[in-house]
Amino acid sequence: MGFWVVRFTRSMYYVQLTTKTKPHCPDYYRSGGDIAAGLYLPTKTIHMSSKTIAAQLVEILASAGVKRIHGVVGDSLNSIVDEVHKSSQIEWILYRHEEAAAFAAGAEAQLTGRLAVCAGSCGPGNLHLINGLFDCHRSHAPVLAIAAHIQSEEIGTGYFQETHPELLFQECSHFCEILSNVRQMPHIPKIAIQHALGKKGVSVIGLSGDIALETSSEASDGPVLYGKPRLVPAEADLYELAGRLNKHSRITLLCGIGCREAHSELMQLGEKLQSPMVHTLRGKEFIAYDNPYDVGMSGLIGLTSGYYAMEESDLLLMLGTDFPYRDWYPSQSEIVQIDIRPENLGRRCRLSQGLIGDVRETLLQLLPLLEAKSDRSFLDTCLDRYKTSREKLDANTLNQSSELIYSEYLTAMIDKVAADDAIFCADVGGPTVWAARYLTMNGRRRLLGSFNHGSMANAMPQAIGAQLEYPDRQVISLSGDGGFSMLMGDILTIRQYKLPVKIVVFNNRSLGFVAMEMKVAGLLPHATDLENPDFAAMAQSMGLTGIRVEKNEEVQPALEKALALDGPVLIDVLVNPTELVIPPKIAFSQAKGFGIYMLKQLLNGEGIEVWQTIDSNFIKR
Ligand SMILES: Cc1ncc(C[n+]2csc(CCOP(=O)(O)OP(=O)(O)O)c2C)c(N)n1
Ligand SMILES: [Mg+2]
Repeated sequence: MGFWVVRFTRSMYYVQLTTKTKPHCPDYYRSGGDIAAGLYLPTKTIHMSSKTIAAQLVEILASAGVKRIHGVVGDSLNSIVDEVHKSSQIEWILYRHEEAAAFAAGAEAQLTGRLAVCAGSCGPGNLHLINGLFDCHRSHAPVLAIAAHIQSEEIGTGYFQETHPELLFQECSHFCEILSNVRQMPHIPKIAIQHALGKKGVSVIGLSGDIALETSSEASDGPVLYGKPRLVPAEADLYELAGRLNKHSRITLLCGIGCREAHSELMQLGEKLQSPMVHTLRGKEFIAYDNPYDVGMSGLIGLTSGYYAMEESDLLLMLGTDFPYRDWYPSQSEIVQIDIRPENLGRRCRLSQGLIGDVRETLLQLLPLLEAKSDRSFLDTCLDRYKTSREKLDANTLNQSSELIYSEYLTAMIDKVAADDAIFCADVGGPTVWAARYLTMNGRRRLLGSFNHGSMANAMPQAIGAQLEYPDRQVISLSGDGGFSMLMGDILTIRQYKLPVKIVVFNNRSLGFVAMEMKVAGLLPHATDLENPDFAAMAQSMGLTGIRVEKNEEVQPALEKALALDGPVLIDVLVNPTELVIPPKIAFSQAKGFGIYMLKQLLNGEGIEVWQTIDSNFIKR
């Protein structure tokens, strides 16, 4: 009589027809499978109560509320893909490049606060995740990455596609372990999830395809546990802070993403202290609306008003921000910082006091200790300056008479026609600057970018993640032509899943931001020109609607048409290639550099570009 007997080497299970009797071995009950051409093909579960690691992992993810796995399949992931296919709760979203999958997972996690998952097959497959995972980690997005590993018996032999995920992903994760045998189930995935949610960032599990098929009868270790504690500074620290705030008269608030849930408390603080509020880029969506104390952003791409509000304060109160630019901190003011992460305190500047606490909870405790100030003079000066900065910026959008399409005008139009709850994703480079300056927030709109990691090509993949999660909201990618073409393949993912993403390509035929950096440093911009195809025609040939915009008067109708369409649309806008992003505080060395650049251009006989640059940036403004 013939039996199915499971034989296994250390890595693979063979199911064979033999004449042996049924062994009293638990391994007998493992899932069967065939091995062909190096691929493991799972067949069936013989014993109902035992489950493969792959099945248990998918169950655990489902119980943690995961809705989808963003990734590219590969042999070592096949058992997981198979389990996902059987699951009613989790869907596999197939990308063309794993980096796009990681960015999309990061967007999902940032928008929802829930755990999001991405995956790459062994070696090159998961290596492709890495830049996107850096972005997730630095944005504190709770993301679990499944990095498939080569078959376990070959680890350490220099085998085909071998890498060491436990080393590679160390720097971009809170937790990074190889799941190397069934006895680590289910606690390793559970610990990984607890890290991602609790510490906010990336966890990575390395898993060999053969190990994923090991079985055990344990399926669950209890639910994923996650709650939000109330973290407030000690009472004595709050009194000390209140003393400082009551004493000073020119107090500026620098507000970051840690103020996410504290809009109303911030307004009360602004009122009591008569304080201008500067926000960071990541704080913009949560702070820069319904805010009579708003004086704009500071930093390299910020506003003069933001810079001066900080510089001229006598006390700067940092709230939930790790604003990284040392040069933009005030040179004379006393500085106090409140942050939920102790490691952020005093990291960028010298503090008089540092308090550990959640911004909202801390303000709730602090507000009753503060005396209301009546002198508005500092606030009013800052607000006046903001008004002037804003007017100057807004004047840049009124360029209909020019033949060139300014990115400012394009962004202002996007802002005007987009829905009240639109989700914007902005590429690093020019689009981030324009989004920071011209997209208006209202408490419902969302703005994503690669604001901490600063990677190009983030916007379109983030838009994919956003649109998958919110199929009925407008999702608009503000893509640089450089950024867009870097992960352009994933336009096919948009098409395949029929996602109604709208991609606006700021087509300046250039790596414009870098060209600007070179010019400011007094260099001639080399290796920054891009020869682009007609992106609209390309998108059209891929099954999207493509719209090419070459004239100012076409901008608004094209955007309106695109937003009215149900499906995905790419709008390829030929914008002015010589726009410069002038920082609010130009260092003497930068100004001098810019003059040298102009001189070099003239000496090179490239007077036309010099004229265009002057024309674009100084004369018509
Ligand atoms: C992955 C990556 N590569 C290179 C850079 C350096 N970099 C920053 S902005 C930029 C140019 C972006 O060009 P584009 O997307 O066309 O936007 P533009 O600035 O022209 O509007 C480059 C090369 C980066 N930040 N990330
Ligand atoms: Mg460009």
